[in-house]
Amino acid sequence: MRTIYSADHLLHQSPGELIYGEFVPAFEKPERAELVLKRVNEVRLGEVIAPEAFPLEPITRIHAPGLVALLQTAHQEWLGLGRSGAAYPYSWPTRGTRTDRVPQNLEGRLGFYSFDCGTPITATTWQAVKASADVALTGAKLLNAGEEAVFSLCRPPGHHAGSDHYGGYCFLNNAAIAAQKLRDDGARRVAILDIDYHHGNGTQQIFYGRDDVLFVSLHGHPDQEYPYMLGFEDEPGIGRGEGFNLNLPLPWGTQWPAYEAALTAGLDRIRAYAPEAVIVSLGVDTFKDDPISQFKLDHEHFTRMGEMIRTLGKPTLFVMEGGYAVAEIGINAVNVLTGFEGK
Ligand code: Q9C
Ligand code: ZN
Repeated sequence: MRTIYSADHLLHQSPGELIYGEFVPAFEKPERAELVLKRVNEVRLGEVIAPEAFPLEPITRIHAPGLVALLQTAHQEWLGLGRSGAAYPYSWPTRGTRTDRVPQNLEGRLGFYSFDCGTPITATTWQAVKASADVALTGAKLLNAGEEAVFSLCRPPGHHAGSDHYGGYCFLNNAAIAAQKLRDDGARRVAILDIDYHHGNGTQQIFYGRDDVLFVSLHGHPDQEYPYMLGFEDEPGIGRGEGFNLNLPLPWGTQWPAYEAALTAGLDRIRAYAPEAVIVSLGVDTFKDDPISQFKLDHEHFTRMGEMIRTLGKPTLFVMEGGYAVAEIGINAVNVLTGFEGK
């Protein structure tokens, strides 16, 4: 299968994040995509090509113009206010605060459009974010042109980004943007299977009221795991979207047998939906040695996942999400792809 990759991802480099009261080096770092690319080449997965540059329109099909504008201009404004370093939010809306007005103050706007403090904006973040969306869109275009499977090596990741909020290392929701593109290009039903360790809260929010995009997610149970406030079993979708959202949360310590059973259930739901295309939000932070995650999967289980996804028999776009055991991220991510190809 072909891989879409842009070196522009290197333009986003988080200076660090606050975790358990300490400011630590960022887990989501450029080496991640470089090592996945290295592994793609090592196993000769297929041709590696650069993305096409798309207009903003397919992005604003999913995201609020105010969020897209903020991502583009926040750091310039930050510097203009005499600040240095990356732009971080500080304060967020809560129940009872005004969500009907976008704050004028930059720090207020950063908080208004985000939900955590782990997702800083640097001078060149937008270029990386735009390239990542283009990587996903190019994948969608190739799928539409008849390719059976494509790997969009996106970085920064996307599944935590909602229509009007960024966070969780994600700025724009690459998988959602690709799904909408497939719909706009004629696919009647698209399924998104999210196998990142964390719940894809952004993707769920974007499609929660829709029946034309099915969302199925396997993830750490929100009672125990980030993002804590979405991803429970009792979130079926709403309105026309009711019955088209399936969360399969699993406890800390989950090993392959329980994971395999949940994946089988998720794939059964997708099969019943009969989508015309499948998008896989491919996070490999379910790996046993992931530094911020608590599942216990090993290298060969990623191969099994690819084999299982293959049984859907649908055009499939793999979109890179998380995975922070950097030394092994290439093996784990590419195992899913070679498993899918039966190699
Ligand atoms: N104490 C992705 O995998 N930090 N994002 C959690 C929990 C945020 C992960 C800290 C994790 C975001 C794409
Ligand atoms: Zn994750």
